This record gives sequence, C-alpha cells and structure tokens, in this order.
Amino acid sequence: MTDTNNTPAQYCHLNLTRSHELYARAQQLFPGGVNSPVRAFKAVGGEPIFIDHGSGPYLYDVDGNRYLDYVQSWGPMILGHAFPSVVQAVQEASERGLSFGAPSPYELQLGQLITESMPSLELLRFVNSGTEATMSALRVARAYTKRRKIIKFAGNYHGHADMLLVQAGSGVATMGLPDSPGIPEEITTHTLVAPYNDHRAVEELFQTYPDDIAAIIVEPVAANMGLVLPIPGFLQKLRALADSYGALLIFDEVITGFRVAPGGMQAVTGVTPDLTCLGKIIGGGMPVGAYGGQRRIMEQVAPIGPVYQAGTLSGNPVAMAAGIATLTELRKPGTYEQLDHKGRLLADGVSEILKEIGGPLDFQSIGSMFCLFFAPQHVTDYATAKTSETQRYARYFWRMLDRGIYLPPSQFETCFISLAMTDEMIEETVKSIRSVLHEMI
Ligand code: KE4
Repeated sequence: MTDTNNTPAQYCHLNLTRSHELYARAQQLFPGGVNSPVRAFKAVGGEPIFIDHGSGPYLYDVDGNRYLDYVQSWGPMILGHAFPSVVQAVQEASERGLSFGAPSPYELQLGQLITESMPSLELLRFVNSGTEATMSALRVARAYTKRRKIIKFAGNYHGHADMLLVQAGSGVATMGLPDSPGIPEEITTHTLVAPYNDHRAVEELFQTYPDDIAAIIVEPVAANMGLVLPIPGFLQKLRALADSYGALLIFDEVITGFRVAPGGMQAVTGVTPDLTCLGKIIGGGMPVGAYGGQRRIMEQVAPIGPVYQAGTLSGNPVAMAAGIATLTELRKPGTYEQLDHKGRLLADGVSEILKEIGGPLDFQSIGSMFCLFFAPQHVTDYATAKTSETQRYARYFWRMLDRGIYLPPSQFETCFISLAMTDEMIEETVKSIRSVLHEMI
C-alpha cells in the first residue's frame, strides 16, 4: 500500500479501545490528558496508548497489545522493565519505610557507585529530576563565577526550568513552541543560545560577553532534537573556550550518563566538565537526579556554602535502592559490550536499508541510542533537524506501532535499546523498518 496523506494513525489497526476510553477521562483531569507533554502523541497525531505494565523488553497496553519498547521511559529502563533485582530492591527498601527526610546509607551507596564511574563528581547532590539537576548546577555556576549569563544550544533540552526554556528540544521542539509563555524576559535575557556543533558561535558569544558568562551547558550527545552526535573536536573546543574565559563547562549527562558508557560521554571523549548533571538511569525508573563536580565548586552548596538548594524527597531510600540495583547490574562484565553490540546490529541493518532506499533519511546512532531522521540531509544541529518531514515520521511511527514496535512519538527524541532485547528482536525490528520504509516510498 503506497503512502498517502491519510491521518497517520490510520496506519495502525490495533485495538486501542480501552486506551481511547482512558484518554477521554484523563483529558478531564490533566492538561492534554497527560503528565508530560511529549506523551500526548501530538507530534504523530492520534491518541496516546495507556500502558498496563512492562516486562523485560516489552510494554503491554491496557488493550493487551504488546510492544517492543524503544522509548524506555525516555532512557531510564536500560535493563528492561520490572528487572527482578531492581524490583526486589524497591520492595525491600519500601518495607523499611518509604521516606525519612534524613540521611540514610542508601544515598552513600548510590553516591559511591556514581563517583566510582564518574570521578569528576568529587562532590554531588541528589535531587528528584533532571530539571532540578540542571537548574541547580547553573545556580552553583553563577554563584561560583559571580557571573550571570549562560550558554545553551538550540535544540538541547535540559528540563523545564525557566532560564532553560529557550530554543529547547524534546517536547518544546515537538510542540513547535517558540518558547514557553509565563517566563519573564528578565529571566531569559541572560540565556545565550548557539547552534549545536558550532564552537565559533560560542567563541563569538564569549567575545561579546568576555566577563559575564558563568557557564556553557551542553548535551554531550544531543538527544532531544532527535539524536545528533557532536562533531569531532566540538566538546574539546567548548572545554578550551570555557577555560580561556573563566567560565564553567557543564555536561548534561541526564541521558548519556551510564548509557553510552559507565562514565558517560566524559569517559568516552576524555573531556572533563566542571559540573555534571545526571538523571534517568541512576534512578532505574524512580525519580532521581543528581548534580556534582569539582569539590571547590560544589562546596558552594548549602549547608556548607551559600547556594541554597533543597528537596523533601531528595535521596529517597526507595529511589536510591532502585538506582543502586540498576548501577550494580550495569557493572557486570560485558554489559556495555552487549549494549554496543546490539546498537551496531541495528545500525548495520538500517544502513543496509538506506543503501536500498536512499533518502531523504538520515540515521544516527551511538552505543544503544539511535534515531532515524526523515530529513533531506545529514543532521548536525537544530536547524537541520527541523528540516525533517515530521508527517512522514508520524506515518512511520504508526506503521511501526502496528507491527508491535513502540518508538518515541516525536521525530525530536531518541530511541533506546535495552539489555533485555535479544539479537532476534533487533533483527525483527530491522525487518519491520525495512518493510515500513518500502511501504512509504
Ligand atoms: P526530567 O526533569 O524530565 O527528569 O529531566 C530533564 C532532562 C534534562 N536533561 C536532558 C538531556 C533530558 O533529556 C531531560 C528530559 N528528557 C525528556 C525526553 N527527552 C523527558 C521526557 C519528558 O519530558 O516527558
């Protein structure tokens, strides 16, 4: 069946009755029926599916449909869903009390696991989300440098803190929002934006504000405008520019931390940031974020320093237990070799397909992360990512869902492979991608 301009969801013939019913009710209770915008399927049309449970590599929706899950709750579920040792750790911790609002050994254990893999985090603080991590890291950077401005990159998404919702990626890009209303311009006036992979634009900003830029914050692999790899030398040049102008370099490794390697992109590239933000995998599916870095910088944080940051449930024992079990599992020998192998298996398969079909398609991958852009050229930044034909992506999304493969409901997100996926599952995925793309020609 050749592709036509039908509503993309029409390419999915699954029974989604119960999801439809729940969505109708959810819209009475939550804005858009969801608790995070990108889940609403706005970018792909149709209605979101409601998940009943997850197990290993699969999600099962409330209508009983099974999906191979390449969203993985946007990154955390690297082991797969309901991983036995993680579930057991959560159960055991829960039986000892859910929250104390006081220090516990759990925090020490997870903090130790993190710093052993990421030694640049000499001192760290747990928070409850990636947003809190980036927001707090920037506050510390401004306090430490006594400067006001920050540099971010168009298409990078660092959570929804006011100062960062400027040309952001992820759901902001998905919704095509210019930026969010409700944020006074005084808040964003100190947020400077450069194109990703363009170190010269960063240098120009430093030349314009040589003494007032506190930090550069960057996704060392951009995963919120689709997946866009740093061009060779880009991160190294950011490190050099930050050093030259007395600014801090912050790696937002909320996605890449413990995903691309145990030590994140800083381990892969050898570029050491001054501060690092973490989330997702370190909580194993529970709400955990963290920020940390050089001791002399982090000693600014209350109660030993003047920079205030706090959280009722920060370091929550149950969330810590999930993170401990997850990172402990990831430490097993051969884990990242397996993830890289699965990533290569998929990448090689898709590369063969692209040779057969040609463009306009641009496939990018690193480790167990990948993205297929419906774009007419290689994507290197937000401007080129936005040339993607999002309606074609939408048709691809629903055709893949119809085959039991759950991809991100947005061109401007990244797919994740979990350790629970077998080579056969990856090969089946490649076959589905081939048949869908041939249908769409
Ligand atoms: P949270 O506040 O959503 O835990 O983390 C914010 C964040 C920070 N930094 C990076 C690099 C991130 O990718 C994120 C959040 N990622 C999106 C998906 N790409 C979360 C999904 C959603 O918003 O529902």
